[in-house]
Amino acid sequence: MEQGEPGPRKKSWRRRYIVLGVLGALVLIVVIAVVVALVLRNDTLQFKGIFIDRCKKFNGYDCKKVWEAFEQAYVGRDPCDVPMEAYDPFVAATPFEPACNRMMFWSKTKDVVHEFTAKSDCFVTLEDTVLGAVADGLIWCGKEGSSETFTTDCPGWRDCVNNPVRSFWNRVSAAFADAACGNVTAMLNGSIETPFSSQSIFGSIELLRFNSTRMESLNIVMVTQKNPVANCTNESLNILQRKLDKGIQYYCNDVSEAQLEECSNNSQTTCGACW
Ligand code: 2NF
Repeated sequence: MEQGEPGPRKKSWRRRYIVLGVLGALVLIVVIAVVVALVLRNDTLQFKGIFIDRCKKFNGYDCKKVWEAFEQAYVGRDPCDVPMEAYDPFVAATPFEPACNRMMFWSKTKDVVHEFTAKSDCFVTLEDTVLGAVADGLIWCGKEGSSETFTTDCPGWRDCVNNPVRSFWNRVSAAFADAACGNVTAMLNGSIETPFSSQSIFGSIELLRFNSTRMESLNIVMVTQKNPVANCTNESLNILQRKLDKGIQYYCNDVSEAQLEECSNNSQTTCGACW
């Protein structure tokens, strides 16, 4: 044997290193795959847990059925191809008794309206019913070929129209508006130039579904700050009135945030008639 040529011992060691290296890489791939699968599964379990816990706060619903009706809308689907009708089974699984004369709609006033309704039991928003409560503030979507619920990398509000979150709110807002009865209130934002927008869910879905056979009046509460940008004379409200079912009375009140706060403090005794 010539000097420098690897002997049979050296060769077998090299082979062993290669085999060990390949095995190591395989183990690593398997570990990564298991971790990814667990993380995804955890995403589904966590989301489902929040959903079911929120559902259980309401009496009379089979929350497992409600969850199944909800997830069938988007699971395994292209997250840009979930129309609002996909949530019809969810709406059918969550019937609710409308609180006539106490229903509260809103647009561009999410924080102020919920601060107000949280302090008093006088008004009921969509988010106070099982329909809206289960998913309020959450983001979710599915993926083709997967049975999981994802909570990251979901299409945003503007990425595509038929995304699971936007279609959900369109559908449940329609259901809430379909049930609107008696004297109905809607809080709009007097700090922006056009408090009423025909493109908003309030303007494009809820308002159009208000029906004079069930509803007597629509009472707009224009929430104003110290130097309001808009009030009840705002032009956008003319468009609102034109779109409102003719048999429904229209009223509008400018209400300052300070007045609103006072109303919620006094609401235990005087429900409603504060503006
Ligand atoms: O998250 C909710 N609870 C929710 C979402 C959408 C609609 C509730 N709603 C129902 C409520 F019952 C109200 O009566 O519809 C009415 C409010 O909808 P709106 O479109 O008239 O009012 P906005 O303040 O313009 O939007 C409501 C919410 O939708 C989301 C955001 O969470 C906002 O608070 N949203 C709207 N536009 C965008 C956007 N461009 C958006 N999120 C991300 N990007």
